Amino acid sequence: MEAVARREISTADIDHFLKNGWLLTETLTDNEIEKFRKWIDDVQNWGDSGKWLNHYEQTESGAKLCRTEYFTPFHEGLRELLTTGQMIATASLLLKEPAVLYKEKINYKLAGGAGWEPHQDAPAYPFVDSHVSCMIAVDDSTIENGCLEIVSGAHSKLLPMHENGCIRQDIVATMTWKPVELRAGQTLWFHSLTPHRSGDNNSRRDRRAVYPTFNALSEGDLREGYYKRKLEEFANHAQTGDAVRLSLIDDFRGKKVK
Ligand SMILES: O=C(O)CCC(=O)C(=O)O
Repeated sequence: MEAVARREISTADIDHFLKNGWLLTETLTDNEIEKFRKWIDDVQNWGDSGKWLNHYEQTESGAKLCRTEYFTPFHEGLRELLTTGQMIATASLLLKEPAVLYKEKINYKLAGGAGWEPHQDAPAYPFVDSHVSCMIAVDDSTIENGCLEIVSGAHSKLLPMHENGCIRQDIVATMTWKPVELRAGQTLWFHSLTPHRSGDNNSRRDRRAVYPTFNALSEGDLREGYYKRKLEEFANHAQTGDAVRLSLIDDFRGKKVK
């Protein structure tokens, strides 16, 4: 699949991102979305026998896969989509310098799956200064199934946090949260300091999304190092039996299974 955007992003788009801390782009055409969905189905059905990282959450209907990370080494199509072409070009324009993939995850948010506490991403990525993330919608993302909610124009500084790394409730209450519904194939880019959160999936359908994070190449190609540390952490936790957190900050509202 060619990862074509329907149009190049413009200076006005970049200005919008710099001012508001987010930008909506059209990443995949209708034909491409079908193929993209099949790729995500592939990864979702891989099981646990490989080197990718699967995370599960407890729901009312049992344990469900909530996230896969570190899948690009094992899936050519997704690797190409996230490491070449339009995605890298857009990340580079938004970071104002050449970008490289730092990490990648699929959040499945299957029917009944949990949402995410209000947070900024920057504290979760202490090893890079300059990074940008986006959400590529695999399924339509709606208020009912837990789309992202963001705060516009609030990306100039790190906000006061609770001990778990999420934004303090008194600050959250003063902010204007805007739900961003996406059609499958659309992408929401957001600054690493843009406050965001999401609700539970209260629908009967899954709401899957791919979240790549890119860093400025001038800081180095750090992805393998990042996952080396994470894989070690996983192996240690497997031995001790302790739960592994999905992120350095404790922003996931669901009950982790392993
Ligand atoms: O997928 C979602 O609903 C939100 C995910 C999120 O904010 C995160 O993974 O940091």
